[in-house]
Amino acid sequence: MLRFLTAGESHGRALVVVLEGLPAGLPITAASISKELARRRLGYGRGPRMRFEQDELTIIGGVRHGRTLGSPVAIEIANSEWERKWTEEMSPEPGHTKQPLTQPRPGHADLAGMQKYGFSDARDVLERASARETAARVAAGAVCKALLAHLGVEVISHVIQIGAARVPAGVRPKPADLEAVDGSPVRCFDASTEAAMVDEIKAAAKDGDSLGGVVEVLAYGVPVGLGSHVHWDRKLDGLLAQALMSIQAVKGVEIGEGFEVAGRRGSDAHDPIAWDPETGYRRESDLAGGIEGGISTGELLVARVAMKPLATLNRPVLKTVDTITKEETVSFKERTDVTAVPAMGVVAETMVSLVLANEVLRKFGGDSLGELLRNVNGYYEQLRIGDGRKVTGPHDTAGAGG
Ligand code: EPS
Repeated sequence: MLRFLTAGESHGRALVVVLEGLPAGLPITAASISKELARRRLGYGRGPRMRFEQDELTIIGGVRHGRTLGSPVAIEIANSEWERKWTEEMSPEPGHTKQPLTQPRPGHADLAGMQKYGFSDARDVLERASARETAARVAAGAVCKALLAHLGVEVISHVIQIGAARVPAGVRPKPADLEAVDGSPVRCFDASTEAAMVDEIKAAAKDGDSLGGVVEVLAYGVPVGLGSHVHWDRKLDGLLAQALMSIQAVKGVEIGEGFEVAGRRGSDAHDPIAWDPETGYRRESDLAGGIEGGISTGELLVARVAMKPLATLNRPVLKTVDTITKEETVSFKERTDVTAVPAMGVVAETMVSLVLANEVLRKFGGDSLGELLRNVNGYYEQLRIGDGRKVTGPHDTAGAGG
């Protein structure tokens, strides 16, 4: 199975990601990964760090002469400030901090992490809970996207809400629109909402406050049959929800029109099935977000991801308790972003790509890219047989029981 493990702290020397389970022969370059990392740094409302963070990356293993070897792919991403500011505070050598952080931020991992691990300095928690870690995920996601591209699968995202500003229903970019989305300061595909989002961010910044929002992830070209109705832990929607929910500050995931459909009658809540002699089965609407019974239907896959406002504020107003004196105080002030919703969209693309790439490999297998694609083509051939139009004979027995 395809999986990745990240290591590294926000202000440590570097982040590292190891991606394991890829077939051999997948073309990969550092430049293509860098491009994705640059997309993650986009977005009006990011803090000063995004202006100098370079995300300088080195492929350490698993790739030779521009293609994967089938061995784990390891990528290192340097942290720009390490040498200049953090070598002592974040040193792996034995020592102490000069200034422990003891006013945990409500809404952050600080306090629960200190209690769980027995730490007296919130930095021991926040350095890893930080969304800086998502840079490593996106590097792995770039590789997953490269794999999916060979099957014609494209995963994109756009911001549909920041604060109270929300795009009207039906605004939905296609893969060819991704450049336009990335060209928007808030990665929004609707010009008038974009302006309202920027105004929201400006107002929150003036007040030293933060904002959350919602991102929509769209996966085009997903083949029918990824995931499974058979086991709870192989359902595609369940896997996507877990993967998306694991993104820092994410508090909600919706597949298709999940929450809206809950209020409808059954007669009005499902996508009618139709048959097209040229292209096969299709759904006439996309309320289900491209997943039925935990299986991809071959329709557009839609997942929405809600991010809470960041727990770090430029104005310390959130009530907390000092963990040494136990006296009431306000949470510590840190350099921070006003919102990271536009960047979260790129991270959400990564998590969806990881799940889809893993399910592709589970279904089709293959030690090399060529073997994988051969298996995919065999499946597409079988789907054509399964509709009963072209072939009769022993192949039909699999589908005969209905
Ligand atoms: C983050 C706080 C900010 C963000 C950081 C995530 O960093 P700093 O405290 O160093 O200013 O800029 O995000 C990144 C560095 C990144 O690459 O996304 C946090 O507390 O989560």
